[in-house]
Amino acid sequence: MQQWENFLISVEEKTAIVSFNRPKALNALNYPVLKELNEILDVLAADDSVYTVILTGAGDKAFIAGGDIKDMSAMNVEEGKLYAYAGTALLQKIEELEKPVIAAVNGYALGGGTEVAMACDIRIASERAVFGQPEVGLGLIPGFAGTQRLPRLVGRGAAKLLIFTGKNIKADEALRIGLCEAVVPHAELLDYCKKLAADINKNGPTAVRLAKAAINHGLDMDLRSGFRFESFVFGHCFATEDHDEGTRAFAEKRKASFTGKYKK
Ligand code: DAK
Repeated sequence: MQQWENFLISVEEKTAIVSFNRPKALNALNYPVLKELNEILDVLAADDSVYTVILTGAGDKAFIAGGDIKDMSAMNVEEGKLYAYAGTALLQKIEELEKPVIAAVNGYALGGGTEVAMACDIRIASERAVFGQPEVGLGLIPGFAGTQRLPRLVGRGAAKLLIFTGKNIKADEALRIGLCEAVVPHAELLDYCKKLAADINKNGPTAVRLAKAAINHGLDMDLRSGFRFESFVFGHCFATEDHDEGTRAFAEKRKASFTGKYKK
């Protein structure tokens, strides 16, 4: 895979490991980072050999220490709005990537860092992870959809507590309120996430992709529409070779070998 100024990328088995790599600013998000990540998501979306993505931070201190405060300090109203549009659209692109995205939160995930983690499908935190939405302390509000995703993830009371106080929370508290799915020893974080990705990758890739779409879009619908939407998506699975292979492998008592392809 090509070289990037602000990211390190490797692909192991069917998992792409994408590390934010701007250590001098604790991986803070500036325009060049947002632009590169946008391009990287296009590359990953088009690469059929990549089934799952892990997003993490290079170095052992930070996942992402937020939006770049130095950049933000010089913005006017119009620039602030454009920056928010760009960031929000990018995080939506992560959320809608047709592959599972795991956030391996290896340290500070503040402001935009918590917001990136929330756009991922699953969040695994190192014991050293710190989450928070400290924007009000900078005279701002969360600008990359934190006011929208956080209450949907942890409930409105816990979201308001975090956003109004701007206080950071440690990994165990994030786990308690549902802001992450597991906390693991720091040294084991990446291996844990790779194993999790491998557990996902051994399943039918199109089924996983469709399940992600059913969950994400279903959550934006009323329940009855969600039921109906799931039924349509379920029916769609019967168009895949993986459905034939999965059911045949079960009958033949062997491991399925999936391709992700649709029937001709
Ligand atoms: N931006 C830019 N540089 C940062 C940074 C950030 N968010 N966080 C850290 N750095 C830089 C520091 O300035 C320092 O650089 P030098 O001074 O060495 O040049 C270097 O990274 C190392 O940081 P520290 O020396 O501070 O390291 P410590 O271990 O002492 O502290 C810390 C780590 C994470 C607790 C601390 O760095 C910190 O509090 N950082 C700021 C956290 C924060 O408040 N993040 C911003 C949240 S607000 C918007 C859309 C979205 C957003 C905003 C606007 N628009 C629509 C306009 C998002 C906003 C946010 O994310």
